[in-house]
Amino acid sequence: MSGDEKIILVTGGSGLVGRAIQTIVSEDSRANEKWIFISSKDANLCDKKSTEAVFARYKPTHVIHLAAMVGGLFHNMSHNLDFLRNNLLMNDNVLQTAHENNVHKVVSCLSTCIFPDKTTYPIDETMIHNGPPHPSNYGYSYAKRLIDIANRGYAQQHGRLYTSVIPCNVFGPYDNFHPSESHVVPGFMRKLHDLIADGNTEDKVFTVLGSGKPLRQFIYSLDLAKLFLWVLREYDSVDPIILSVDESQELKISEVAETLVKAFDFKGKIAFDSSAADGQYKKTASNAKLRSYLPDFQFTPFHQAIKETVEWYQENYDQARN
Ligand code: NAP
Ligand code: GFB
Repeated sequence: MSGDEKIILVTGGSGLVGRAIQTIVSEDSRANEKWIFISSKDANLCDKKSTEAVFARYKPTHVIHLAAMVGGLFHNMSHNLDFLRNNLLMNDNVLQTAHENNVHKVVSCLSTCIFPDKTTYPIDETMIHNGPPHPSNYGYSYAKRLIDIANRGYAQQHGRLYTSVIPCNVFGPYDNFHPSESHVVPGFMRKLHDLIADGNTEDKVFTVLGSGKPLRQFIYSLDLAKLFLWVLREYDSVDPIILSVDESQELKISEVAETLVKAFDFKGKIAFDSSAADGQYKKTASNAKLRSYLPDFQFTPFHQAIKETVEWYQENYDQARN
């Protein structure tokens, strides 16, 4: 294999982000890059031996580490210990096995929801460890924060270039639409799809959990995938980088609900169940560091990305993760 040949192993390759990277790679393939996308069927990354076997099989030079126990607010609230343990196990197994196999570069994935709950805004990459995360998802948050800590250890002790990206909320085709595990956008899509399945009438009620007041930034999975390829190919720092839309694109949950109602042409009413949790009120992240590298990157407009995702979901409902 010549010096610039890359064998890129993508863990979590069957998920929302992994599938988006598959789509973008198929449109932007390079002769010196061999891409391998794995799922839990190829290896249970919570198990070190299984992790070692999949690395021995593919002998990657680069890894994009997406595999994780992932879920929305309510799934995190009810399973914080599982989110902590499963993600700690996967992350340690992947990073240590990558090191043992002399992997040149690993790009792992954090999230804007892991930042301190009590913080100033906008949040930036320097603030990850400045205080406890929101109590709703402490398990996931601490597991993810330790990726950053481990990356610094691998750099300091072994000179490794293991880094991480910090996406805001992601949505797109191949998301998880499960009613109790999903994030808000796929959760809304599942609800609206099921509501109109037996007739789109004005008496139907689309229930938004919580007050609808919290604020979120959303990135289309295909846009995130393009940024992942840039990070893998061009970004050579251990320090994490936020991959998010601009602060000006932040939306209220109620606005997201209205966008989905329009996308489904839902004829019924929207109701808010204020007895349900809101989670973090906001987690406004700055993408100034990303913009300093890619000032002209064009994010897909939210309504366009929603339209494409709704079309995909309606065409693929039977095969989707429901
Ligand atoms: P996802 O759709 O839930 O996919 C999770 C992936 O991880 C799947 O490919 C799954 O394989 C794999 N996986 C789970 N447990 C595994 C195990 N024990 N062994 C091996 N593979 C396992 O997740 P996603 O939304 O694409 O998230 C990808 C990354 O982005 C994650 O690191 C997540 O923390 C991060 N992120 C996501 C968001 C978001 O809004 N979705 C926001 C910020 C950051 P199977 O298909 O076989 O189950
Ligand atoms: O996307 P979501 O589940 O996760 O919830 P977070 C976002 C907001 O949507 C919350 C409201 O304010 C919810 O109250 N919401 C309204 C709903 N209706 C629904 C619904 O039907 N389903 C869901 N899920 N929410 C997550 C973290 O926080 O962010 C994870 O807990 C992960 O760890 C993810 O990192 C990116 O944005 O609140």
